[in-house]
Amino acid sequence: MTEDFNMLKKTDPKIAKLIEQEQKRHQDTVDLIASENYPSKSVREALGSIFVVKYAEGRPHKRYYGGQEYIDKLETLAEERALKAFKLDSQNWAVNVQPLSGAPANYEILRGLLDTSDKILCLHLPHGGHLSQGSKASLSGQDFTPVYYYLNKDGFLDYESIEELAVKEKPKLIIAGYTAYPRIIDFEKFGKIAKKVGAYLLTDTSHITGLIIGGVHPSPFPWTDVLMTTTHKTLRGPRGAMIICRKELEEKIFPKVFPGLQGGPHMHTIAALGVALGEALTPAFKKYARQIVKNAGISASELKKYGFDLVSGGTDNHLVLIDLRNKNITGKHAQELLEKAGIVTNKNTIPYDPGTPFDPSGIRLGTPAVTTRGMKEKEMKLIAGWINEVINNPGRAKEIRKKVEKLCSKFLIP
Ligand code: DSN
Repeated sequence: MTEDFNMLKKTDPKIAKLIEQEQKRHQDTVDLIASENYPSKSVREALGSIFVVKYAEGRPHKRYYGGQEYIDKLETLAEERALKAFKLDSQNWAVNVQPLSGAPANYEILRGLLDTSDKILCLHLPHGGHLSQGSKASLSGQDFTPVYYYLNKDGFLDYESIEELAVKEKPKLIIAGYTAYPRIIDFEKFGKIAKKVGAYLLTDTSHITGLIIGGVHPSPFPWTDVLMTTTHKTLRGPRGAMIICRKELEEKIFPKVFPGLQGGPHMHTIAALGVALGEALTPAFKKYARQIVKNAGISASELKKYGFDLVSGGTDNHLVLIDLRNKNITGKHAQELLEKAGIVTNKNTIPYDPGTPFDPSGIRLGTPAVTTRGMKEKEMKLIAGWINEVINNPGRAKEIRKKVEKLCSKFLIP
């Protein structure tokens, strides 16, 4: 615990206790939520830094308030690192590190590029898309006209049918990049389809940005017109988002971030993102990204040995989507049981799910957080075995929890 935390214990013991309990919960359990990760201590230090104070509406060197000397340097540095991480140049690409989160960032992009009611082509939510990608429950699906594409029965993207649909529907924008798709995305194919029908391509790489930067998933550049990514998943940054677009689209999109939808950017978050991007540029991060994918692959093959059905039959990235129907248990029940055993997952819809989003037929597992803790093949095998035991023998959850805690004690949270 840091000195500052000791201060909090004195000034606000109630909140200090909750922080301590949350810390212990993490330490004693394995976090297999595919979208969560542990940032480094350096990222967290930057997040708690003096940059939390400053209002900085505007863009670097074009602000509304005084006192921006270091803010401008900070934001420019974070932008430079973002471009470097994706191997892009500032002549052709523009970056904005101010979006507060992924869902508003997607909306800012849509509002920047489209007229309301324009058509967008996006993956249907229960097939692995995201709420902010044209779901009717979100403004992205209410203010624009979504047309959905679907995974094929095997759980893979079907580029031919996506192309046919694009030709038929002539959307103004196509979205690629998902929350629960365990396979490589062919961004080049998406780019060609978008070009053929005169649509913009928006790639939402939130889940796989760390894998792209780490060289274990193909980059969407130069195929995409605009990329949106959250910054806290495989990238291991703070909660937040960023947008990178073709230079000529900057004038359309960035004013929707500020002043369109947001006020002052969270400069402490931008400081922490700069640190995370700096870390992502190191050889150690490449190794980390490779290990995430390796760990997911081992988990998938072990689970298959135990008779679990995996959507698409396996994984190429950081996540595994289990179809639980042959195990006669729903996603909700499995999530609850596993949590009792100290294995934290999330219930998830599977393509063509007969269940509902509140009680779907699948669970989603991801390896970014356990890989950050240093777990490797051996630990993945143990965890897959425990998942199997708990699902088949719910009565053993407590006993397994002890084993999970013992394992976790050897792998500290950074
Ligand atoms: N909630 C995130 C995920 O789990 O994929 C996306 O917003």
